Amino acid sequence: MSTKFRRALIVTFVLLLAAAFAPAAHADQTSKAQPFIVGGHDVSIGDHPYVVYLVDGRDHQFCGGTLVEHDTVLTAAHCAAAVRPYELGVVAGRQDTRMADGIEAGVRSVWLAPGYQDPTAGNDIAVLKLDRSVPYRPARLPSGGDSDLYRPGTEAMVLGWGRLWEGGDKATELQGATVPVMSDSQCIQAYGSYEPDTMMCAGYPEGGVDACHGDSGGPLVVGDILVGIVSWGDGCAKPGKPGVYTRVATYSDHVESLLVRLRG
Ligand code: 4AZ
Repeated sequence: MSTKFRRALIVTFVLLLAAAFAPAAHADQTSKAQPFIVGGHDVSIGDHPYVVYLVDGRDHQFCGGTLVEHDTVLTAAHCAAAVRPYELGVVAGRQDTRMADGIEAGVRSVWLAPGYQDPTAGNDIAVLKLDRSVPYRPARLPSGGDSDLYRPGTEAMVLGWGRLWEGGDKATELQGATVPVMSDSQCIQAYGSYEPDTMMCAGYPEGGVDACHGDSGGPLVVGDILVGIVSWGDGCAKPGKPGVYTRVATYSDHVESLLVRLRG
């Protein structure tokens, strides 16, 4: 066998090997990208058209949000305060952050809940008035009579593009996970600074399913009612450390009157 022929054989063999392993490597990657927020799964933005994400001045996703009107978004105060308003963008109708579909709106004005200082001290809610209307169905706010929504064990869904595990990569596709509402006594046990008036918590005692960094500001919904806003927690999906959410019902009246004013 000539050296040249032998070399050609080796090259062919290596190429064949590469071809054989490439699909396996790809399959492995997609299976890794399946289950998450932490412990969730891919969900269709068509089923949750009110979910949006916030981008900073460099167009990077850093928080979530929820349309409550066609031109108004509810998010966490700590998200709205993180970026100067003129650098803030809201992306609606886009399932995959790598794509260019949907609409990117600017923010005309920002309202932070009075008394907001730090997520762990409560009032972690903000309203963003967009510079245009987007044609996606908004979520509904809970009304005073909706106390059932906060009953322990109620199954809620948290949605976002945040990290898939603590310290891990962010999702590129919208993720959703079902988490049960926890009782205030469980939440107080988990966190000394838990405040039942302004917060709620959700998750499993054993952990495993949770919001994570980058999901902040995004929705916790029961059906299409926005019951919570991703706010804080000790890491992600740890046992005994549920996710803490802003208790939206506490702010519904305030937000509703603000919406009327913003509409005018
Ligand atoms: C964050 O940093 C964050 N596990 C969001 C949610 C939780 C923790 C941290 C809850 O955006």
